[in-house]
Amino acid sequence: MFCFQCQQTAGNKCCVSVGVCGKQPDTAALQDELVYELIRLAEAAAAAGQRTQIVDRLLMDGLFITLTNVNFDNQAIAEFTERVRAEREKFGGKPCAVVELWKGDTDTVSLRSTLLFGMKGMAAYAHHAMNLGYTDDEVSAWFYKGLCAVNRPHSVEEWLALIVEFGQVNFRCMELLDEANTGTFGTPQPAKVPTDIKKGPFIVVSGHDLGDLAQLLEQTAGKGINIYTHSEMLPAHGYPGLKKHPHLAGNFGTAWQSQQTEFENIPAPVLFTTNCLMPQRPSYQDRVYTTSVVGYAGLRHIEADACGRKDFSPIIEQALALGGYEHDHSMSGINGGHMLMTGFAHGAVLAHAEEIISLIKSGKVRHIFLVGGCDGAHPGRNYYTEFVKSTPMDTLVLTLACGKYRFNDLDLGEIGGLPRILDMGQCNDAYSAIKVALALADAFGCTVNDLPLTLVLSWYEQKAVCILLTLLALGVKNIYLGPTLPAFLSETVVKTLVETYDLHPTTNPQQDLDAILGRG
Ligand code: SF4
Ligand code: SF3
Repeated sequence: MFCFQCQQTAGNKCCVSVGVCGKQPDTAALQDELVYELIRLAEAAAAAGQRTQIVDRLLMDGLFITLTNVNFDNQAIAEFTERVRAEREKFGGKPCAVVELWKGDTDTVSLRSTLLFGMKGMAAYAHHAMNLGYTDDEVSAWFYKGLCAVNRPHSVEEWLALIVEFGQVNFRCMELLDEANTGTFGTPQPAKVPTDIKKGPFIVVSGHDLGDLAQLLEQTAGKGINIYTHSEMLPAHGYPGLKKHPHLAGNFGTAWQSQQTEFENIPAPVLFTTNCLMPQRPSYQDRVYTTSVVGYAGLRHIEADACGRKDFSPIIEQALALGGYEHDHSMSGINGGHMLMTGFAHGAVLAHAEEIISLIKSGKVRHIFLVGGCDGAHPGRNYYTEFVKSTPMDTLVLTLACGKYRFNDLDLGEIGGLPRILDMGQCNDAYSAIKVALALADAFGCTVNDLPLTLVLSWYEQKAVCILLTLLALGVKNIYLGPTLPAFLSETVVKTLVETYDLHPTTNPQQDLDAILGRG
C-alpha cells in the first residue's frame, strides 16, 4: 500500500505496510481502485458532455469514502466501486486509461496529490450540503473537472493554477454548506454546553452531519433519551433548529483521537455520521453504529431510504436497553465538569462587529488569532494548548474544528463582555472566519493581510487540506501551519508556498507568538 494523505502518516513520509490510522493494505488497495473508477466515471461523463445528479452524488460520496478515518469496510467500498463502474458503463465506450496516482516525478505526484486530497475534503462539504437539499452547479461540476485534471499531465504552473482555482471553488462550497446549515437550522447563537451526563438512557453522536443529528433528535423526542454531541458535533448546540430539542443535553468527551478510551465504559451507543472513526476496542464495538459514507466491518450500519430518511430504531432500542447512568454522572475525568461555549459563527460575531472594531481601534484588542483545525495524536499538538495559554490578555482567539479541544476548557477571561475564546464551529465554518476577516478588512479599509489577525492552523485530514488551499487561493498570507508540514508537499512545493504566501511551519509557541506580535 501507499498512503500519505494525512498528518499521522508513518515517519511523516508514507504508510506502506499498514496505516497508522488502522487502514489495512487490502482496504487501501480498494480505496485506490475506487478513486481510479471515479476518475474513469468523470472522464466518461466529460467525454459525453453530460453531468447528472447521480454522477454528482457518486463522485462526492466516492471521494468522501476514501477520506481518512471514514470507511474501513472492504465490502462496502467494493460495492460502492461497483455502482460507480455500472454508472460509467451507461456512457458506453471503453474505460479510459488512468494515471498511476503515486508514481512519477516527485513534484508532479505532490501537486496531483494536493489537488486530489483537497477534492476529498470538498467532497465531504458538498455531501453535507446535498444531504440538506443544497447544491451548486459550479461546485458539482468541479468534481468532474478536477478528477479529469488529476488524470492528465500539466506543467507546474498549470497544476498551481488548478489548485488555486480549486481553492476558490471550495470557498463557494463552504459558503454553500453554511447556507445549508443556517437555512435549515437557523443562525448559530452563542450557547453554553454542559459536559456532564444526566441520569437515564443516552446516545452519543459524532461527526459533522447536522441532518443526521436532526433526524435522531426527532426520533428520540419524548422517549426519555438524551442526546450528547461528540467532537465535531459540538457546534450543533448553537443552531436554534437543533437546540430547540430539550433532550440535546450536552457534549461528551473530547476530540476523535481519544475515542478508544472515552467510549470504553459508557452505558450508551455511539453514532458516527462522518470521520473520525478509529478501529474499536472489543469493549465497546457492539455499541458503535455508522451511517452514510462511514463504514467498518462488523459495525451496524444505518442506511438512508430513497428520500434520505434514516431509521435509527436499532440505536434507540440499544440506548433504552443499556439505560445510561443511574444518577447524574460527572465526566470530570475526561474533560467534563464545566460548560463549553460554542455558537460564535459569523452571524453571532458580526452582530458584535461595531464593538470589535472599536476594541481594536482603542487598542483594547491588540491582535486576533484564529487557532483552529484538526486535532490528532501527534505529541507536537501541545503546541496549540501552549500557544493559546500564552496569548496576551488583550488578544482574542477565534477557533473552529476539533483542534479546539486542546484549549476550549480554558477560562481565558473576557474583553468588553466577549469571551476571549470564540468557537466558530466545525472545520467547514472556516467560512465564518473568512467572512469575519473580510468584514473587518472592509471596516478598516485594508486587506485581510493588513489586519492584526494571524491564522495558526493545525491539520490532520483532507478537509484541512481544502481549507488551506482556499485560504491561499484568497491570498491569505503568513499562515502558521503544524504540527508538521504535509508529507505530500515536495520540497519544491513547500518552497513555492513559503515564497508566495509566507507560509510558516510552526516552531514553538513562544517563538511564533513573539514573531507574530513583533516581539521577536
Ligand atoms: Fe497512513 Fe493517514 Fe493514509 Fe491512514 S490515512 S494510511 S494514517 S497516511
Ligand atoms: Fe476533526 Fe477528524 Fe479534522 Fe472537521 S473530526 S476537523 S480531524
